[in-house]
Amino acid sequence: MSHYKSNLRDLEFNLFEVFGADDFMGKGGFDEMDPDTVRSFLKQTEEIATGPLSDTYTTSDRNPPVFDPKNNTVTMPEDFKAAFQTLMDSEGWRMEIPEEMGGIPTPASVRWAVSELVLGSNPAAFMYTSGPGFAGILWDIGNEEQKKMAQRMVDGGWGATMVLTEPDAGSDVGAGTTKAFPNEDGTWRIEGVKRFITSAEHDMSDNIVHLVLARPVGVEGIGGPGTKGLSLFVVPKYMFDVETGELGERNGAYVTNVEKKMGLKVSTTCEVTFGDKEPAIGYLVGDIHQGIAQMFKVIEYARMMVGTKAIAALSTGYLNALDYAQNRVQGADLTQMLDKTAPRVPTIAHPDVRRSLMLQKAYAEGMRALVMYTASWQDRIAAAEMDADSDIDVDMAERINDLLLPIVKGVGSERSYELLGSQSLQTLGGSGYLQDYPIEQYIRDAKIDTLYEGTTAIQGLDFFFRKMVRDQFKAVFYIASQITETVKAGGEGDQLSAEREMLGTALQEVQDTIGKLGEWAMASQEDIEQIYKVGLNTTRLLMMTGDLIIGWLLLRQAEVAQAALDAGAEGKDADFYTGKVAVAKWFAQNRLPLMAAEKSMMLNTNLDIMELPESAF
Ligand code: ST9
Repeated sequence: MSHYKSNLRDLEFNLFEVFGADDFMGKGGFDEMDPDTVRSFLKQTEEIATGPLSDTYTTSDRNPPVFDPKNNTVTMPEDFKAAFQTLMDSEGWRMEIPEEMGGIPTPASVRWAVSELVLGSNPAAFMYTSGPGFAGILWDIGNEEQKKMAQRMVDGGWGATMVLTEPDAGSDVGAGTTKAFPNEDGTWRIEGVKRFITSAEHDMSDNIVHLVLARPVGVEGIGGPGTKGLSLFVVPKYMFDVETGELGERNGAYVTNVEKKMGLKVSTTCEVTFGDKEPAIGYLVGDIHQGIAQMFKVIEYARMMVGTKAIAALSTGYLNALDYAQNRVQGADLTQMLDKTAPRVPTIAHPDVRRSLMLQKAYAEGMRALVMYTASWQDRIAAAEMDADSDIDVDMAERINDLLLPIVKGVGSERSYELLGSQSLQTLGGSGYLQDYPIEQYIRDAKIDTLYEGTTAIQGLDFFFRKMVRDQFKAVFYIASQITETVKAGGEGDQLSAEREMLGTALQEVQDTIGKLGEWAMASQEDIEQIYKVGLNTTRLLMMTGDLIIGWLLLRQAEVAQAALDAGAEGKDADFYTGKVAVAKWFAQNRLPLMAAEKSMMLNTNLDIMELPESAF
């Protein structure tokens, strides 16, 4: 039986009933992706996800890849290789690449819906498909020669990596010391050691292409300190003929270690040494020294991916917990607690189990809505790019997408990990702790999501300083105005009026918090240490805004669901819509009021813990 429990009904609800993704389907540049094709593609991916991808999820955790340090090679588990090949053969990756490369233009919301199914079932398999995805980015930012390289990557089904991190340069990418020396023929020689590189070695493709940040040396005017001094290079494992794809000599990029990890064990996390055994030849991407900006095109994609992965894990964790609670008979109903002969009931009858399930449902479905809502802005950006006459405000769409990304990544990963551990596993009681059930692995595999692609602290800083202050609060004001519309909607007989009011109060708490952080940031121009008060609260603000948007989107879903119920929905649909209304109300009643306490803690901020001697910790 599949460990993976998908929620296609909810994905389709978001796509077709709430966010109107079908407005973009089968039209403009998305001609091939009409609603029927989208539905059948989702169904087909669900079959692979609950079939071969799910089958190898546990086995490859127990029998992870084997690293041979002598030959710098990795042998992958056979069943994982077969499942990965099935995924590649399904050609879902064609949705990720430009049409000129053989891609199928697809609205982002559809791509992320499809991705959720793969990421929930077998996240590492998704990550090994990075070859075509990264080739698409190289096509966009590369020169003519590199566009050909990108095409060879796709045609050959090669793997690819993003190579930023070094032993002493994690969050602080600008501390990287890997160097790039210019060769006379226009290529570069890369020297240094990179760490924590996902998918840098495996035996599932003939070649692996690394996108490497390195600091040019000995060239006038480039390669200075910090991130701005980094350039981006394409460094293949094997050199190749760009016209034919024929492989040539081994390039000097070798995996010199594969980490032993808490989870996600089938995803190789590698140390890569450049230029030790033999020169590591690299090509400057796009012939320009704008490495960090170019790499952020990859990072933005990967942050959305990590958030979606985390949320997919919570969703299957919740649905496994729900299944267990519906079937596990234990204890009598609380109303009969004094009668020792009372019939035993499934645990879902118990109030505390219901509370826990509702909490899991709220975040699993609320954060899926967050991913789909974010993707709906990416749809608009793509649609406008394909239609010069479009009246879409691309500038605002980009700002909003940028604002939402750290929430998808930061809030998605934090809430998912927290709830998988404290609620989903707990629903199974002691059995949840066993490897007989998938949840202990979900927890181990999900922990990385709060860490890679920028820790939660980095997301919080990015959210306030870059996505609000630097944006002059344009995107956040826009979202606030949209939330206000939901608060004010309703009218006579509205069944959600109390929850709208709670949403309005929560919005005010978040706005007050943003205002206070803004005041401290301004005050720091006179008294620099005031900036610490901002830093003590950026993660709090990120989490508060996440809850606000989740509460808002759940309420928007409830409006749609209530209308469907009023229109006479029946059977399974009626159950689905009833659940939607219930979860939105529950979240507003049980989670949004926490915002007042968060605001109060923010207002209590002082510099005491910054002044505390390190020895007193
Ligand atoms: C990693 C790998 O963790 C994880 C696994 C990846 C697996 C990927 C697999 C993908 C699979 C794909 C599959 C596809 C196919 C699917 C088929 C399915 C069927 N936004 O603030 P400043 C830029 S890798 C945009 O001064 P500092 C910007 O250019 C490791 N750009 O930064 C800016 O210049 P300007 C991940 C941004 O103080 C410049 O940077 N590591 C953003 O110098 C400088 O900005 C990390 O994520 C942004 N948000 O450096 C590092 N921010 O201002 C985390 C900055 O002029 N650390 N830029 O515009 C950070 O993010 C730091 O904040 C820092 C600070 C390094 C940026």
